[in-house]
Amino acid sequence: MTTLTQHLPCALESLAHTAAPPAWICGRQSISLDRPRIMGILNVTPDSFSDGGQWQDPDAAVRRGLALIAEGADILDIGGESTRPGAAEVTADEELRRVAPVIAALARQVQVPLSVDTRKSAVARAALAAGATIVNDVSALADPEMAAVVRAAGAGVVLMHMRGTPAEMQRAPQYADVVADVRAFLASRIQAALAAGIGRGQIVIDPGIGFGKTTAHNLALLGALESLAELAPLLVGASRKRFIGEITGAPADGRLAGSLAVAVWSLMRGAAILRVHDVAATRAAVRMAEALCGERQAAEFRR
Ligand code: PMM
Repeated sequence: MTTLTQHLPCALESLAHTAAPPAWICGRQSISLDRPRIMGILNVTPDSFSDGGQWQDPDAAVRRGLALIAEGADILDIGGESTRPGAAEVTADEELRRVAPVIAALARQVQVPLSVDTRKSAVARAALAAGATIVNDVSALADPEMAAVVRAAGAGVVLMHMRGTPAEMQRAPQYADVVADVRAFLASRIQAALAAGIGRGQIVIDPGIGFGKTTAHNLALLGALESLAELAPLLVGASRKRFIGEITGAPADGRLAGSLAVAVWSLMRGAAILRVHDVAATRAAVRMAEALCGERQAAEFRR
């Protein structure tokens, strides 16, 4: 029987065999991907699955953003529409009312790159004008005007895989081969983005953990991250998600341990960016994993 350690390459080794460029180009900013980056989640929504309703007031949201940066977030991802399973869509006006003041206030105060989590080109355009430099699009440019908005701003973009829409995506999702399907989808969305004039260095991809996927689908994707990381720098968002609860039995506010296990696993399998709620704990876990990888490489060098 093979042991776990025989399977685990170190982060730096796995980065070495990917096609990842050294930096993510995000408008006026460039995020070096020579070490794992942490994207802190700031949901300015009444109904997100784990933190909905907590940061609805713009001042509270800004304070939360500053706290996430103090904890070690490299990027903040600000969202005004819940994409949890079964969530209803909100209008662009309502989404903007939630996120624009928070993005504008944070852009005045911090250098940390700000990402807007939206599927709507009108929201992305206004958020970029307010100071965001990344569009995190869980629909991977489904809005016909989204690619032009990203191109015009030279913004960073996250292309995520989702099956269906949040309203109905968890109704018995099925795939012939989830890894092959998600890989082919992401490859085709990269091609579409390039064809629309978005630069390769602006693109990050994401398998969309929990978006139209069962626990088995999520585990299969997490087990095959290296194959996805060959396409473009990879972002993984598994923090507090339901499959962690299904495996560990923990409710949404008790999934930190499981989330940290997935975070470390993901970066050792080639993820460049981790999208998480618990920034300080993830930062510590990442540091520990990096130190262990460094030690293992030093030991191999001495041999
Ligand atoms: N998950 C959620 C929202 N946005 N964006 C990306 N790129 N990847 C994700 O996995 C992702 C996302 C849902 O989780 P939340 O309600 O905790 O934000």
